[in-house]
Amino acid sequence: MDQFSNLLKNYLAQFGELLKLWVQTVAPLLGQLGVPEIYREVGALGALYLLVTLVVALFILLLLRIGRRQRPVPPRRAEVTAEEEAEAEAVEEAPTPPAEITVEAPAAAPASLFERMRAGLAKTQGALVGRLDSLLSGRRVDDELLDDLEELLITADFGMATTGDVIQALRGRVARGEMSPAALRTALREELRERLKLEAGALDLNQAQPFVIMVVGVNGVGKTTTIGKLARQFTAQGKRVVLGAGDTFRAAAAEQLAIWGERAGVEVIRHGEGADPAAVAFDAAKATLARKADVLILDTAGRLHTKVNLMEEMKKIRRVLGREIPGAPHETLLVLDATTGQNALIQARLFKEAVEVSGIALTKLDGTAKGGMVVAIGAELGLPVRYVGIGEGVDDLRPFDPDLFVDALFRES
Ligand SMILES: Nc1nc2c(ncn2[C@@H]2O[C@H](COP(=O)(O)OP(=O)(O)OP(=O)(O)O)[C@@H](O)[C@H]2O)c(=O)[nH]1
Ligand SMILES: [Mg+2]
Repeated sequence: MDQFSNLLKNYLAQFGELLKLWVQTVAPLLGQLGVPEIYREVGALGALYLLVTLVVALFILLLLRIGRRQRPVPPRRAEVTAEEEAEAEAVEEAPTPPAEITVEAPAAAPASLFERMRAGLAKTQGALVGRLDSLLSGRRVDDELLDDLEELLITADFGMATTGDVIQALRGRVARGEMSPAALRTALREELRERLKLEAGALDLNQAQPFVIMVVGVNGVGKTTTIGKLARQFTAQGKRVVLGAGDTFRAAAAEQLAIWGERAGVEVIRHGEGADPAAVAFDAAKATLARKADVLILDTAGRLHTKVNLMEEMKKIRRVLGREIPGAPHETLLVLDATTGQNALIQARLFKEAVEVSGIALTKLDGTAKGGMVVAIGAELGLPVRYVGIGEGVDDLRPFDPDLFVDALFRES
């Protein structure tokens, strides 16, 4: 104990010496700054006090900064509400690459299916119904107005035949009595709905077991994407699906189909680049039977040098399929790109001459204001429109539903 108090006395004495040294050094400096002599010693002590306080404060700040940097992410999850959690997840999911979003799009709820249809048809909606509403506002329903309406329908690519029919039916209704612009709008909606109903035709997979779909169309229209979407949708309905990579024209085509197949969890039968597509069809048919699959979808090349080549190749594929599976192909689905407008119609006529097309999938309606193509194509070719494509997501290929289509175009928001 004595030893401790001696040590303490020693330290205090040294501290006193240091203080004295500080005062002796700083007091003259304060004198030079004009501080009166009686305040110099107190001033020196005060300055020391301020200096020590400052150093301590800086030290504490430094410790706090280090602590914050090293602290792990606070365990907020336990406290957050469900709403906050959903928000946080949405933020976390935001950076997913767009390609993945389109392919991985989950099945949407029925309400949002309508909304997506609306969004997909937004351009046609603007060009047709948007312009229709401004055409009708403040006008009397007369011949002149019907002429303007005729022009509007032709611009939206409803085609001469359908437009002529619709306008004639409307003139008949107008002639039967006075019609308000609102009534004309409703009448147009009904006339279009009736015509679209003539063009619609859902694919019935139960007609054959297995059901074979051969997909044809020129390059870039969306054949492979359409097949990928169909494969996903059919598997979601519980169907067993096999895909055949009959586009052997380029290696990338089979690769693209293989990626879709992998995502849908279905088998893809493929051969090397330049192989005979009929041989792929043969193997795909064999695999379909061996796996007891419900549906076989066969992709084909979009580019062939001549119509004769195309015809020969398609005939050979059909022959092979029919030999392996009775009645196959049960559906020859022609894919057409709506953004190509009248060109799509010309293509469709050529394909119809070369191959026995039995139905149409009209893609990329989301990319055009010419959604009237749906009516024109069905009416002018006498073929049912099975599917419409309204985007790149898996749910953006829809069985063509005229009621939904017209409602999405005409319903006021
Ligand atoms: N916006 C939009 N894009 C689509 C739609 N359908 C297909 N596409 C896109 O169109 C492009 C061409 O599609 P593919 O499926 O490769 O066309 P393809 O007919 O197989 O082409 P080839 O194999 O070259 O003959 C791709 O970028 C698709 O994502 C659609 O409904 N809407
Ligand atoms: Mg392709």
